Amino acid sequence: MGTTYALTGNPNSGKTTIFNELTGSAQYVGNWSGVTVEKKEGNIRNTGVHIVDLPGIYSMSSSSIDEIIAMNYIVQDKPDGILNVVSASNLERNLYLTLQILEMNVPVVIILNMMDEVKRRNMDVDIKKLGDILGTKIISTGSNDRSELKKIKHIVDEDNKSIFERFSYFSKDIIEAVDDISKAVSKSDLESGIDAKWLALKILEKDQEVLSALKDIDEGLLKKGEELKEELEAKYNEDIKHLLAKQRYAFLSLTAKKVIKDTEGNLEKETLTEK
Ligand code: GDP
Ligand code: MG
Ligand code: K
Repeated sequence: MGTTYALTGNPNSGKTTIFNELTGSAQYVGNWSGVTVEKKEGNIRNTGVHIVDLPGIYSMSSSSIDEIIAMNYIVQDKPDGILNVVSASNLERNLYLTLQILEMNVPVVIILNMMDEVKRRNMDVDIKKLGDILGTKIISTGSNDRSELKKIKHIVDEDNKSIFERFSYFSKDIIEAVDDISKAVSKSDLESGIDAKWLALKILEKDQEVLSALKDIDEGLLKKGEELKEELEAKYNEDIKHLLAKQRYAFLSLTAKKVIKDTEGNLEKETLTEK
């Protein structure tokens, strides 16, 4: 089997543009099985590397058919890596999806697109620093310059020493709950190749779509997840999904403050959001 990468990103991040750039005319269109959502596939020019274009989404939360398609593809078809198109001109918002992909523990390369827009606003992104914080390779591109895309072929496989620690931006009690549940994940679930900690997070969130796609999850495990969920929700007086989202956004806001610069390389007061 050859190498397959999945292309993900928010709607309007430039996913179609990047897909066309990478594949040229070597692409074909079908549908995701069972639904009328378009599925595009192709090969990266002059390589045997296959790319599957996932639907444009804002998060991995089972709240739409597009999100479910993307999540199921990553979990079940297990691509060799994810090419995550991020609009630099709306950085904080776009990185929310990136963070959730990193939580799935799959190899990721960020294609930081729309850098021309950032420069047009007299701003810049410290790409080295962002890559260090997230522990990912970053390819920087914009409509004025697509040359870095040529590096993509091998980049997913390169070694990646990183200080990024999954879930480290969640509060201690949530990290402990995820650890607790993941330790109880059964051997048969692990044999399917699913990441134990990610599954634990989904159990804690009680993500029905994910849980029903994975039949035979141990009843005791679900019950444990439910108990921990109720405990946390009572403690914070907040729905667990909102709680997780708030903690992710706090981390991303801090991250944005560290990487968004002006043209002189000084830290910006403004963040990069769609105007
Ligand atoms: P998708 O929704 O993620 O598939 O995004 P598209 O590829 O359709 O792009 C959305 C819009 O942004 C289109 O008008 C593109 O021409 C434009 N676009 C894509 N990439 C860039 C870029 O790097 N810079 C700028 N300024 N515009 C871009
Ligand atoms: Mg598109
Ligand atoms: K635009």
